[in-house]
Amino acid sequence: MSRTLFIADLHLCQEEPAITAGFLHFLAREAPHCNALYILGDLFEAWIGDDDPSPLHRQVADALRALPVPLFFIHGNRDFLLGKAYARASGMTLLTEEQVLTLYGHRVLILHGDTLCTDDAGYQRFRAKVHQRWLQRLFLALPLLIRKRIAARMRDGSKQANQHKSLAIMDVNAEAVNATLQRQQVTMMIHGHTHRPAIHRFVLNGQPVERAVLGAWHARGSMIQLDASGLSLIEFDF
Ligand code: LP5
Ligand code: MN
Repeated sequence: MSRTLFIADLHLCQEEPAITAGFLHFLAREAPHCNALYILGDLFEAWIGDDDPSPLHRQVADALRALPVPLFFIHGNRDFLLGKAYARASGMTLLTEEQVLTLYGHRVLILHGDTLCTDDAGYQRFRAKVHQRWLQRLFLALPLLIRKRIAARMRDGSKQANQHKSLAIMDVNAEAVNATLQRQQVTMMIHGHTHRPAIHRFVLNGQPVERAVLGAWHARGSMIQLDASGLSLIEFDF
């Protein structure tokens, strides 16, 4: 079937077995019937290193590796430390944070979406810090238990910070979207992160543009399908 599928923001974790089951079902029943599957970040709730012996990680890696289609991954703000070892174990090709694809006659930019949230100055400062390679190497050299505690503190800090932020600040900034589209010379974009699923259609520099946003996985799954007819945002039961 000539279509490419995109998912993001599953936030897989031990505490949400139903979402993991839904994902395994998606991998077995839906994902094999496409030309490629792109995972646009936040596949996991938090990632503290490829050496984490979590049974969930092994289970997901085995299911991904069994997928008979090309599989690609862009890091999210929760799993930006997912490394080459896990990618190899899962059969995923790691992509850079912005990737332009040409599919079925469409040039489309894919990214996680957190970099578009430029009104959230606190987050952009945090992101710049934790994306420093020396700090990541230092963190990954710590004992796993210490890393777990730091990640838990970061999650708590984030939840607290989010309580004092307006919803608008935590959405994409329109100028950042337009600048990114122009810089990449595309009229189609797919991203996640904001958990506000929609396909936004507007005009930029006289050209029709589409910005497709993936939904997070909670009680149902969310995917975007791209084929010759264009973009479709699809929600589905597990
Ligand atoms: O993630 P979410 O949905 O809650 O909110 C995000 C932004 N928050 C984050 C932080 C992540 O949740 C942290 C996950 C860490 C897991 C991996 C650990 C790797 C460690 C690597 C070390 C090199 O991404 C949130 C945005 C929101 O999206 C919407 O876009 O607003 O941004 C923030 O909340 C940032 C805050 O403004 C400041 C960050 C608080 C963190 C405090 C850290 C203190 C603990 C340090 C211990 C040494
Ligand atoms: Mn995210």
